[in-house]
Formats: sequence, C-alpha cells, structure tokens
Amino acid sequence: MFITKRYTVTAALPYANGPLHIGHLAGAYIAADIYVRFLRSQGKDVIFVCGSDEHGAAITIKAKKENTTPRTIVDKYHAIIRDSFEKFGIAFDIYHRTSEPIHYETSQEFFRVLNEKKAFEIIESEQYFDEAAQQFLADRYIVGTCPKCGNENAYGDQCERCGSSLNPTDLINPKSTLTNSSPILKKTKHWFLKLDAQQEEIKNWLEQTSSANIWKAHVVGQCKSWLNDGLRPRSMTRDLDWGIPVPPEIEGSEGKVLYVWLDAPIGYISATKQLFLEKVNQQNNFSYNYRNFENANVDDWKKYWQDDETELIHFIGKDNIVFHCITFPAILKAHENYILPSNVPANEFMNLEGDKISTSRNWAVWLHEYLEEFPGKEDELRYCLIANMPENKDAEFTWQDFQNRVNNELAANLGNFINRVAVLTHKFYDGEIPSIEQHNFASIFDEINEIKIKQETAITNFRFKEALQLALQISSVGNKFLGDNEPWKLIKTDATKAKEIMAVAIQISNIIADSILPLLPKTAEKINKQFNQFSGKINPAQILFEKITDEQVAFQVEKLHKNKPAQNENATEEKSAFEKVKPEITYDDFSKLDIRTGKIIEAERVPKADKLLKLFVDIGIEKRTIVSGIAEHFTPEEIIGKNVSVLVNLAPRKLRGIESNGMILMAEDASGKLYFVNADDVDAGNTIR
Ligand code: B3M
Ligand code: ZN
Repeated sequence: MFITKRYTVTAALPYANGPLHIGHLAGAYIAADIYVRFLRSQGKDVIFVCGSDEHGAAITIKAKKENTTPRTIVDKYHAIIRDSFEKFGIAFDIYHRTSEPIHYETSQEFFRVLNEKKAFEIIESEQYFDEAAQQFLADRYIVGTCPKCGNENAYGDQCERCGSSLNPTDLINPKSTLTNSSPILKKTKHWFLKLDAQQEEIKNWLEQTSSANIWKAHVVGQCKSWLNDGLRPRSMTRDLDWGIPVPPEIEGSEGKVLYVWLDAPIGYISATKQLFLEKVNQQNNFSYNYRNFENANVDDWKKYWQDDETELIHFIGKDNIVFHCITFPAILKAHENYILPSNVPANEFMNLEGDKISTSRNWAVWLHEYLEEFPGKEDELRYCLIANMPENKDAEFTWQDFQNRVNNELAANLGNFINRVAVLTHKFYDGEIPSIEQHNFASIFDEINEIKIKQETAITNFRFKEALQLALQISSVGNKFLGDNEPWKLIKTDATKAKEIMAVAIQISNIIADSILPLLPKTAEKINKQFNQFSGKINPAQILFEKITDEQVAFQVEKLHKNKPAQNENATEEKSAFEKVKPEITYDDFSKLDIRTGKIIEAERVPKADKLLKLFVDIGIEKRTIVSGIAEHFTPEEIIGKNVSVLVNLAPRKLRGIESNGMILMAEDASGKLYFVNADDVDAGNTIR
C-alpha cells in the first residue's frame, strides 16, 4: 500500500519576462500556498518549491522589445516577481531561478541520461533561418499572412486574429521579425523525445493515478484528448543562443540549447537541491523559510523526488497541463529514477472586468501596483481571488465584486465578529480574558467542528472556494452566538453567564484564526495577535478590514481603461463591423443560406487547439461533425443538449485535421461574450427563414 510520508509541492515557474498579475495568483500560487500551509498546519513533511523560468523565446522577445539583453530582463523581473510573492505571503521554501549553475548541471544531467537511455530520436527537418541575422528563427520570430483568415500579422505558431494554431511553414509570405527579411528554409537536426513510444505507459499511468487520486475533470479531459490524438515525438532542443547548452560532449550539440519546456520543470528539482544545500550550509538567507530542516543533508532532495512514499503535486494554470501531465512525466519516467506526480490540480483562467487578462494590451491588475495602492490589504485580494477561484471553469475578477466581498463578507462577517469580541472583552473585563470553570455551550463547538472537518476535506481535495466559505460559516456561527446570547444584556443580570459567553466567543475567535490560516494567513496572524493568547490580556480592538470605497473602485476601473493601449487595427475593424450595418444584400442572397435548428449531442475539446470544440450536432435529417471556435467560452460538458441554430450548407472545411460540416450561429455582445442562438422548445431539423 502507498503511504504518504512527505509531500513535494511545486508551483509553475513564472517566466521572468514581466511582473505578476492577479491571474497568476488565482491560477496557481494561492491554491498551492493554501494547500501547503494546510499540510504544514497538520504537521506534515512538505516542501514548497518555485522559481523564475528564465529561458525560452518569451525572454528573448521581451529583451528585444526593451532593447536590452535577456540577462538584464531576467534579473529585473526575477526580483520584481520574487518580491510580489513574498509580500502576498506565498510561503515557498525556496524561490529559485533557472539561470543558476545547479540548474544547468541538473538539466544537462537529465539530457545525458535520456540520451543514454535512448529516449530521444534525432530528426532532421527544415526550419526557417534568417540569413542576415545568421540564426534559426523561433516560431514567434516569424510573422506572415494567416492562411485561414488573411491576417498579415500572424505568428509562426498562432494567428491571434482567428485563433488558428499554425506551423511557421503555414504562413504566407513569412518575414523574420529580427531583420524583416524573408527567411530561407534550412536543414537542422533536433533531439525529439519519443513520446509516441511512451504513449501506452503514459496512458496507463494517467488512468491509474487520476482515478486513484481524484483528478479534476478538466485536467483529465485535456490529457485524454492529447492521448486520443496520439502522442507524437516532441523536439527537446532548439537552435538558440539563450538557454542551457546541450551537453557539449554529445555529437552535434553545437549551437543547440535545451527546449525551455525541458529545462523548466527540471527547475523544480534543482530548486529542491538548492534548498537542501542552503540548509546544510546554514545560508538561510532567503527570507521566507518555513522551517529548519534539522540535520539536513545535501542528498535529502532525493527523498522528495525519488522515494515512492513522497507525493508530488504540481500547481499550474490550465495552459501548462500537457507539459505537467504528459511531457514532464514522460521525461521522469524515461529517466527511471524519479517519482511521477500524484496530482496536477490545475486551475482555469481568471478574466478581468469582462475581458481576458492580457499583458500586451495591459489589461491586468499588476500585483506590484496593487501592493502600492492597497498597502496592507493583501488578504483582501487573496480573499476575493479565492472566493472566485477558477477551480473548474474560467472565472472573473471585477473591482465591484472586490468591493462587495470585502465590505459585505470580510468586514461585515469575519471582521465584525472578531471586533465585537475584542471590544466587549475590553468593555466588560478591561481586556482580561475571562477564565471560567465550565460552560454549557458544547453544542456550538460540535457545530463548528463539523464545519472544520468539512473544511479539511475541501482543502485536501483542492476545493479552496468551498474551504473559504466554510471558514466564513464559522464566523457566522460566532456572530449568531453573540446575537442569540446577548452578553451585553447579561453582563447586568447574570455576570457568570456573560463571562462564559465571552470566554466561548474568544475560543471561537481562536478557532477562526486556525481555520483561516491557510487561506488568509496575514489575517490569521492579526487575530492571533489581537487575542494574544498567552498573556491573559488581549490587545486593544482593531478593525481587521476597512471598507473599500466607491472612489477606490472607480479609480481602479478608470485606470484599467485608461492604460489600455489603443486597439490594434484588426480589433478596430472588428469593432466597427460590430457597430455598423453591413452592406445591403438581396433576398436571393439571403435565401442561399440554409439555417436550421439543431441540438448538440456530443462535444469534446480539439487537442492542441485552445479555441476549438468538436461537436456532433443533430440537424434533423442527419447528425454532423462541426468544429466550432467556442472552447474559450464554454466547456464541452455544459453545452451538450443545447438547442442551437446551424448554417448547414456552408462548404466543409478542415480545422486541425477535422472536417467541419456547417457552422453554429452565435450572438456576441460588445464585451465579446458569446451566446447560442436558439429557438426554445423547437426540435432539431426545423428551418429558420
Ligand atoms: N514558465 C509558462 C508559464 O509561465 C512556464 C511555466 C513553467 S512551469 C515548469 O505559464
Ligand atoms: Zn488567422
């Protein structure tokens, strides 16, 4: 039987190419932090590792944009990111970086082992090469015309206008963004991980581990669609000058670096090595060490990565699922000495004020700005992000909701209870904690205990929203307890009883502090300080949460809109198309359209295409496969059974290899939200005219 002796918890390594925003916190880091703090509070042996991801085109592109070197970029953002994490109380044992020598060694060692174990095959292919710059071009360094929609600024991997995933060779009239010249195709060799050969073992492992450990449905869904599609060899090297060199003794390694998605997850391992090195060297110079590992040994990292009694859990956002559930496990398996993750509780995306968070459009709430504008209010944001956490579907942050939640939930419920208890204790007993022999309120603790047990189950199963609601339920119980028993009246008539009530209320406050510790750590600390448990006297009553004012909300909303750069040309075009009526057509034109009512009977994601869903639609006369670009708006599960309108005589076209026969009609509002156009209560197969 599997016994969990210890936990290795990782949170995705953010690219050090920009500051963090609320989407990062909500996507991975708060969830990981809650989980880890909870395990620690249970006395478990756990390490929590993270660090900056400093390689890949994400970094070099940013350097080019800022007209500086990749090194300057990663140094700058590593510091900013690390600072934001620290201020929000994300309690990593180590926040490392992938530019450290120990990480180079670890990654190269992996490459050597995989190479020796024949996990790679070398494949020669033609790739774009910029002759002027004398270098091969990463996908993002090539722009050209999208073959699907004609957008002239499509990237080598994706068209941002129509959402198609592309290969650089799909682009019409490709240009290098480095020199604006037309690149030539040139042969190059790369090391490909033979994922195809690992298909069966990965599939079996995933099936087994995801059912034994109850994985989230959306994570399993994505993995299944990759597997159904068939795993293909994936290149683990690049022709770049920024990255970890392929070990020099390997033939043909010159000019090649490791693919960033090979080295980044290995970063979790090198961070762990570094953690124990620092413990051993007593260089506890990173600021938020949680505990001292007594008698630490430099080889201790192995226990956390190579011992079957360790549970490995990766917290990530949904765009990183394939790398953590397929590629990295395949790498660990091929190495043979490592354990595989037991769970990957990925979150979905947090949107902002009706739109996707976007760094390039500056549509984000930046953490370093929030910290300046709302000093000391880290837990208020944390609360709001947990309450709306995109655990199983995309969610949304709005400033209005932030205000409502802080004022009506945090301040009015939790803050209010703690404050009342403190105020009354001062008023009645001059701040002395009343000591009592016994009380008759056992049932209230039974009630609270039940909530606490539910809360523990929720956290263990990565249901953090629920855990937060339950924590607030405890303060509701506390508020009701005070309201029902009215100690402010009893103090005059039955002083003994009043004392009991206040003693119980203080106990409840302490339980609340415990139960919110993983969720709102700074607030828990404040409550503990307030009741100063060991001195017998409590501190003067303090307001835990100030109200957020309408002005603050208005300022933030305005700032968001003001900072948004002018829409790019495409978007403006789309916008005017939305506002203006299209040119006139005749009835004949219209009658060419064959639109019918239909019903979605099956829906699934299209592998490797974030925007596409493959639907099977009943249109009365037959059932058809239709590929629809709505995957960012709806999950497959929620649309099965939906009545829809279908353009049935649209010429078939292939999307990601799937023939699509028709088009689902959608209504789109000004914010870009989609709605099905459906005729209620009408069977599939009726015509729309
Ligand atoms: N840096 C991608 C991201 O920030 C990547 C994660 C690496 S986790 C090993 O979304
Ligand atoms: Zn396009």
